[in-house]
Amino acid sequence: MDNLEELVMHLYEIQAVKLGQFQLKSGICSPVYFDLRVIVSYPAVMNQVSSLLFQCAKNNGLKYETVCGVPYTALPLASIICFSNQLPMLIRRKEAKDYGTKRLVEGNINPGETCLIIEDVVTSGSSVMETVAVLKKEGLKVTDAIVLVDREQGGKARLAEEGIRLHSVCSLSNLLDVLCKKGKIDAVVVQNVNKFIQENSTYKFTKQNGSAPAKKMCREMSYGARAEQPGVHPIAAQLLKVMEKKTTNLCLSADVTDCKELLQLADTIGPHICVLKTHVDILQDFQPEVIKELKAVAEKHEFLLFEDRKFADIGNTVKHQYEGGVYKISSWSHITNAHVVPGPGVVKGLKEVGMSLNRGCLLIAQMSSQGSLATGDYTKAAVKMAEEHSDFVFGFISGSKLTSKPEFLHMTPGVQLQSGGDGLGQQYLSPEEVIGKKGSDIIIVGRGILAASDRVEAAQTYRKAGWEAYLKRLSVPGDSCHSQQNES
Ligand code: 5BU
Repeated sequence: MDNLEELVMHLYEIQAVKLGQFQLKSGICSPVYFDLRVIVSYPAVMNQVSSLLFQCAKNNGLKYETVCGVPYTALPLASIICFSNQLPMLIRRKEAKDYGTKRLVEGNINPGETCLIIEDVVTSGSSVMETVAVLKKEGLKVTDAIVLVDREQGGKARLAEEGIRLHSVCSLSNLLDVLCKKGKIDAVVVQNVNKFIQENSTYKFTKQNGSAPAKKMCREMSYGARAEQPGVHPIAAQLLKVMEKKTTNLCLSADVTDCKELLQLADTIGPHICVLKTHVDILQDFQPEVIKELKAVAEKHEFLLFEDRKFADIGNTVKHQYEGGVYKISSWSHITNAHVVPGPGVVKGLKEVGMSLNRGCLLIAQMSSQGSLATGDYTKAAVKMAEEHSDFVFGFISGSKLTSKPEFLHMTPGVQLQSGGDGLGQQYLSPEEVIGKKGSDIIIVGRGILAASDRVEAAQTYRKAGWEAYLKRLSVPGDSCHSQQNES
C-alpha cells in the first residue's frame, strides 16, 4: 500500500470519512461526509496527514516564510508541520465576539512575507478565503494553499480566481477509488457520490480549451467572505459571521403581544435564526426585565436583536426616542431602522446615540406593502444616504438588492412560502424569489412562522428554503454582480 492508500484506509477506519446519507448543515443531503476533527485523537494519523501536507508543498516547489492553518481542524496540523520542519507559524483567531478589540493574527507578522495556508477539507473555498483575507490585511502575501481533501465542488476554481493556487494531497475521486479498490464501497456508491459532486458544484464557469474560464465571470461572495471586507460595519460583520456559522439567513419577526410568548419564541426558534426582530411597543405587559431575559436568550443562541422602530422624525426627537422613554431601545437592540423621509438629520440623530454603543442602522429604502411610496428616486436617495453614513448605516430594508457593495446587507419583509397578501396591504414573496431572484440577504418572516401549528418546524422550513436559495445563488456566477436598482 502506498502512503496515500494507507492514509485513506486510516481515515475510513476512524470514521473521519463516512459514506451513507448525511444531512449537511445547509439542509442538503450528501452521500459523503468528512469529519476530520476526530483525527486529533489519533497521533499516528495526525503525523501522517501533516507529513503528506508538507510533502505536497515540497513537491510543488512552493516558497514561503511562514505557515497558517485555517481554524480549527488545520491548526494542530500546521503546528506539527512547523514544529517538525522548524518553520515559524501564525495563528488566525476566529472568534466572532470581541474581534474588534483582539488581534486577528497571533505570532510575528512580517509584512511582505509569504504565508502558506493549510486546510483539512475544501468545498467552496470560502473558509480558505476568509483566512487569506485576514492575512492579507496584515500585509502578508498568500499565493498557495495545501488541503488534505479537495471535495471537487468548485473550491479550486474559486480560489484560482482569487489568485490562490490550491494543491490537494487527495481529491474526493482519489479517495473513492481507494475505498472501492479495497472493497469498502461498491461502484454504485462511487457513481452516487460522483453524481452528487457534479450536481452540487459551488462554482460553475464556461471552459475554453478545456481549462481556462472563457471569460471572467463575476461571482457572488459568501456571507463569511463579506464579513471580512474592508470597511464593513462591525454589526454587519458580526451578523454575516453568525449567518455563515449557523447557516441561516432567516430573521424571525416576533410580532407577539405577550412577554412570556416572546421569550419562549426566542428560545425555541433561536437556534434557527440570525436575527430576532421585535415591535417592543406592541407588548401589552412590557417590563424592563423582559429585555434582560431577551438579551440572555440572544446570547445563548447567537442571534442579533432588531427593534423595528422605523424612526421618522427630526434628528433631535429620534435621539430621545432611541435612547430614552420606557423602552431604551439603544441599550439593547443591536439593529434599528429609520425612514429616510426626514432627510439625513434622522440618521445623524440616531448616530449620536448609537455609534458609541456599537449599534447599526438599516434604512427603509422600499416597503413590502401595496402602494408604497418608497420607490424610484426615493429608493435611490436612501442608498445614497446609506453610503454617506456607512459608519452607522450598514444596509437596507428593501425588496431587492440595491447596491453591489458587499459590505451592505439587504433585509426583506413580506416573505411567505405561499404568495399573496393579508388583506391589509401586505404582499408576500417566497424565500426563493427574495434571496434567489431579488438578491436580498435576509428573509424576515412573521406570520409564516407565527401562524403555523408547529412554529419550530415552520422556522426550519423557512431556514432551509432561504439557505438553499443562497447556496444556489452562490453557485451561479454572473447575474448577482449588477446593482439591481429595480423596484420590487
Ligand atoms: P409578516 O407577518 O411576515 O407579514 O410580518 C412582517 C413584519 O415585517 C412585520 O413586523 C412588519 O411590521 C414588518 N415590515 C413589513 O412587513 N414590511 C415593510 O416594508 C417593513 C416592515 Br419596513
